[in-house]
Amino acid sequence: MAVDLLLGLQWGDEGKGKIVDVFTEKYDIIARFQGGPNAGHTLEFDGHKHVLHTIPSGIFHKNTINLVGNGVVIDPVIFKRELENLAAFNTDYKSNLYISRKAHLILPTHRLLDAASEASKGKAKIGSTLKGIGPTYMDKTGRNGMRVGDLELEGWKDKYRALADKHETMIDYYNVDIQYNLAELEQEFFEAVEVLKTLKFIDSEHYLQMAQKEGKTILAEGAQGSLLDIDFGTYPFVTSSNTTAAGACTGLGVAPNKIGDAFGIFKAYTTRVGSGPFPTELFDDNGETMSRVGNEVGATTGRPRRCGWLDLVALRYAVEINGITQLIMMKGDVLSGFETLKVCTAYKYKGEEITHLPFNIEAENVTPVYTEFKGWKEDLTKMTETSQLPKEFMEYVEFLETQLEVPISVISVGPDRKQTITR
Ligand code: 2SA
Ligand code: MG
Repeated sequence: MAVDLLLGLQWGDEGKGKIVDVFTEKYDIIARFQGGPNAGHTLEFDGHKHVLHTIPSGIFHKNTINLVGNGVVIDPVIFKRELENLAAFNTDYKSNLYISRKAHLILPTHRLLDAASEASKGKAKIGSTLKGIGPTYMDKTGRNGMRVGDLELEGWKDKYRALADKHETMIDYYNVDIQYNLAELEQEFFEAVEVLKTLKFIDSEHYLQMAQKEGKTILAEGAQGSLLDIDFGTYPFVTSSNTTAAGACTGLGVAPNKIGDAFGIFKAYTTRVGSGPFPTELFDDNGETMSRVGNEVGATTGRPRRCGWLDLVALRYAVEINGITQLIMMKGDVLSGFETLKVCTAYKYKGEEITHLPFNIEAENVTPVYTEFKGWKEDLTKMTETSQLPKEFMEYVEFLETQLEVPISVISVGPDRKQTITR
């Protein structure tokens, strides 16, 4: 069986958690392939709201295996907390949660290095979630990292010590004022490692290959979004992993010719948390309404998310980079009540109109060219079928499909599992 992908097409927070949870019924295995506890995947059902960071969003389904792949970076401390939050919900994580031995570990000093690096940048900071993501991937590609499989070997604490000591000298190098008590952080870390060790560590690439041969269905769950991809995002205001389709191949050990459907998920408008360019950003009442009605706050950090109109130039770019086969549109319900809606279809760039993403999309370089739409008044949140959706809403949807040349097969009209319309 081919491996399907679910990928965020914007700057993250498209609603991947919700959709993975809805799709899980169709899959035997849900696998995370990149990122780490910087992610905040929100799921709502039976009146409860759950936020997952490292654990795949299929965890609430008993018969689904949830795999944390080799491309993910794991902070045992946050992982332990996530497990504690699950305890009340009768999940069977001791048997249905697997971790790749090749996944890298976030050490307490990685988090400190993240903080030091950001502090040293001042106004030019990335707006990192400060979970240690960048420094951990730096150690991975620098060939200095610690992996989950190391925890099964004798002497891993020596390896830990050497790396942590080196990190301390690097923190000093930044010469910024960061207060910390490493002994306390380490105690918490070592305790959490013991909890992590009670879970099942596997050679996940082999496991996935066997699963494919046995005809198991697999969904790779992306984190963050295409515009935060280390290669294709708005560098340097990006995260430190490949969030795009290719990341699923390296982050799980799945061959490119074994990829099936690539589901691309996007919001009916755009949000971004953290610094960096955002051509369609709004600083007016419309942006304020999106933020308020859409409850746009970071699920991991609680930071307010910046809001703006839908950017089709950026979305088309993401569709192409990922080879998206089906689209999923989220939060159209948030736009109910807007008199008019705007969609950016091109950029004015150096006196020309362009429809591709140029090297630099800083506000002073690109001006969005908008197409306007008449809004709709109806509340969409109780609608369950396409036939109930207002005419103006469907005009918006069909315009996007024509522009992106990919069908929108799922429309979400609220955060709950049940508020999902399949076309
Ligand atoms: P990092 O933490 O070093 O990877 O941050 C680098 C940039 O990537 C952005 N980033 C995110 N953007 C949206 N959502 C993310 N997850 C959380 C959420 C974020 C939160 O679900 O809301 O709670 O603030 C996420 N993770 C990383 C980040 O903002 C930087 O721009
Ligand atoms: Mg999120």
